[in-house]
Amino acid sequence: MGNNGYAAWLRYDEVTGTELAAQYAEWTKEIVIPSGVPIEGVLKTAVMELSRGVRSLLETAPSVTHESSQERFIVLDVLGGETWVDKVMGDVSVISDEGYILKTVREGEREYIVAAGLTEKGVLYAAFHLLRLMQSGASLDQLDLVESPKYSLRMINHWDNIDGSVERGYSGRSIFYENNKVLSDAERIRDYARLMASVGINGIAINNVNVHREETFLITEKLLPDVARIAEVFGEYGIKLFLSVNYAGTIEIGGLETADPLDERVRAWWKDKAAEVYRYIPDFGGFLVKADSENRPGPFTYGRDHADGANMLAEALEPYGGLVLWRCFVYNCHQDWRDRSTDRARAAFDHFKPLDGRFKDNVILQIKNGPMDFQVREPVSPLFGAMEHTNQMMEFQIAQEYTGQQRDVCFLIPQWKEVLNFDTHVKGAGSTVKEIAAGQVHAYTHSGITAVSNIGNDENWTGHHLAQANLYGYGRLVWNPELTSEEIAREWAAQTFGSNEKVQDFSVNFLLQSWSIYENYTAPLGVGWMVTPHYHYGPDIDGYEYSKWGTYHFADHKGIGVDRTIATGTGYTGQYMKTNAEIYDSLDSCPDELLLFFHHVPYTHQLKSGKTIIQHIYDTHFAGVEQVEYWISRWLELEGLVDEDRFHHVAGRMNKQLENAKQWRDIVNTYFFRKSGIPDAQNRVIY
Ligand code: GCW
Repeated sequence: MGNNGYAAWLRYDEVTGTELAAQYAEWTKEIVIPSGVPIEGVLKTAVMELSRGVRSLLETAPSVTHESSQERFIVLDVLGGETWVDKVMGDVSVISDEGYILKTVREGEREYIVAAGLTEKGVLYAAFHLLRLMQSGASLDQLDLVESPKYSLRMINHWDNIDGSVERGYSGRSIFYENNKVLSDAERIRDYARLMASVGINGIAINNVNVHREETFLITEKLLPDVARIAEVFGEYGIKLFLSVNYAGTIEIGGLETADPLDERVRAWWKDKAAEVYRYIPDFGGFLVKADSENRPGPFTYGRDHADGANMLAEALEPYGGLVLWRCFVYNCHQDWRDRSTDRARAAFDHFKPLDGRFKDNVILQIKNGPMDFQVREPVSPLFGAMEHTNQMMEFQIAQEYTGQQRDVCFLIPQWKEVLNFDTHVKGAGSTVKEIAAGQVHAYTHSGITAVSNIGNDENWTGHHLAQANLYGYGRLVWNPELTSEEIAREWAAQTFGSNEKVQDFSVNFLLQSWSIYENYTAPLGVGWMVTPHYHYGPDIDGYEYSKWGTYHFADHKGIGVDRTIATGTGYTGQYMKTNAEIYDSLDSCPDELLLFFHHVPYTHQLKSGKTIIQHIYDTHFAGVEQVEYWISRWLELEGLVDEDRFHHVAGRMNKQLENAKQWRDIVNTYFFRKSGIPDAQNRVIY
C-alpha cells in the first residue's frame, strides 16, 4: 500500500500471520448470495468491495457463489424476499431502510456471518462495516449487531467550480471539473464514492452553491450527459447526486427577462428543466439553492419571499420525488459598520421564521450550525427547531475555512457534537438539535445533515493527512451521533495508521485537543473573525472591523464584545426559547466560551474561570503556542513508527501550524495590550 494517503481509511493493509488473520481467512473463503437474489446494482458493489478488501487484507480471493460449499462463510442478502436467510432472520422490523444486521449464526455443522439489510444499500454498509472490523483487529466470531442510520439524508456539499477551482478548497483542485469541462476520468470519482459510501454518505451536491455563468449550464443538455456519468458512478455506491442551481436560470440561459417565481413562464421553464434532468439522471436527488445571499439572485428582486422561490422549484421537482435544499444563509452583506442596529446573527431567523408552514413538503431549509459563519466558536443557530411546520437540515463545514485551512489541525467532531447535543427547548427539555435534525421533535417529512466537503485532487484528498479524520468522522457521526469523539478518532486512527498503540494514542489525543488548541490561539471567547479578510487564514484583528460584512468585535481601550442582549443590545438573545435566552442574556449565566458573542464587557471583567478577560486572552494565547510545540515534539517521537512519507508530511504541516499560532499569539496579545494598557500578570513577552 502506498503511503501517500490516497487510500485514506480504506487501506486494508495486509494482516496475515496473526491468529485473527487466520480467523478472518476462515470466514471469508466464500461470499454467498442466496439463490434467487440477483447480483446486480449496489449489491454487486457490496460483493465487489468485500472481495476487494479481503483480497488486500488476507491476500486471498474469496469465491462468490449462490450455494455454500464451506463450513464457514459470509452471506450477503437483501432481506424481505423469500430466501433461506429471511427464514433464519425472522422479524427484521428493527432495522430501518438503510440499516443492516451483522450476525454470526451457528447451525449444526455450519457457521456463517449474515450481513444483510432491507435494501441493497444496507448490504453495502454492512460489507464496509465488516471490513472496518477486520481492519481494526476485531473478532468476527460473535457478531450480533443491528445498525440503523439516525439521519435519512447524510450529505456532502461541494463548492467546486467548473473551471476546476474549489471555493474554500485547501486540498488542490476539483476532482470533478477542469477548464469548464466535466472530467472524463471516472476512477478518482469512483474512489471518492467508495470512501463516502464506506461511512454511509448517501447524497452529494457536486457544484458550488455560488453558481456562476458556466455552471448554470449543468442542468442543460450541454453538460447533463457528463453529469449523468458521475451520477452513475455515485449510484453504484448508493449515493444520489444533487446540483446547485442558479436562481436566475431563466434569465441567464432561459431567454426570459425575469426570474419572478410567480410568473407562469418562469414556472414552466423550471418544470421543463426538471423533466430534462430526470431524463438523463432518473435517480437525481434535487436542487441546492443559495438565493438572495452574498449577491446571488433570488426572489427578493421581485418582491417575493423565499417560500415563493423555493416552492416554485419544489413544484417542478415534485413529480420525480426530487428535493429542494434551500439555504438560510441570507443576510445583509452591505452593512454600514456605523449602523449598530443591524445584527447579522439575527438574519436567518428574522427572514425565515415568519414563513413557517408555507414551504412545500419536498423543500428542506438548510441551516448553518451557527448564526454567523462556521467560526471556531458560535452558539447554535436559534432557527434550528424554531419552525415546526417546515423541514430543516443542518449544514456543517468540514472544509476548515475558519479553522486552520487544513494546515492547522482542528478536529471538528467535538464541535459538531456540542451543536447536536444542544437543547433548544423548542418542545420542552430534550429538544436537542440531534433529534430535530432527525425529524423526531417536529415530524418533518425530510431532514438530515449536510456538510461542505474538505477534499480536492491532492493525492491524500484533504491536504493534511490528519484532516481526513474530519471527513471520516463526519460520516460516522451523521450515521450515529451517539458515537463519542474519542471512539471516532480511534476508529479512524486504527484504520489509517495501523495497530501501533503509540501512534494511535498520539492521533486520538492530539485530535481531541486540537479544537481547543486552535481556539486558544485565535479569536477569544466566541467573538469570532479577526482573520485576514477574504482569505480567512491568519490574524488581522481589525480586518473586518470597518467592513460591510456585519462581523465586528467592537474592541476599544476599555472593553470588547458584541451586546446581543434584549435590554441593551441587538435583541438576538430573544430569538432563543426562554430558558436559553435567559442563560445567554445574563452576564452571570452566559458560558465563558461565548461571553464576547453575547456581551460587551470591560477587559477587567471576571470570567467564571476566575480570570479577567484580558488575562484570559494572554494566557490562552501563550498556552496555544505551547500546546502546538508539545504536540510537535510528540509527533517527532513517532519517527520510524509511521511511514516516512506521512511522517514528514505531517511534521511539515505542524511546523506551519506553529508559525501560524505564534503569529496569532503575538498579534492578538500585542493588540489587546496596546488597547487596554493592562500588562500580563506573568510578564511574558508582548510586543
Ligand atoms: O463562509 C462564506 C464563505 C463563502 C461561501 C459562503 C456560503 C460559498 O466565505 O465562500 O460561499 O459562506 O456559505 O455561501
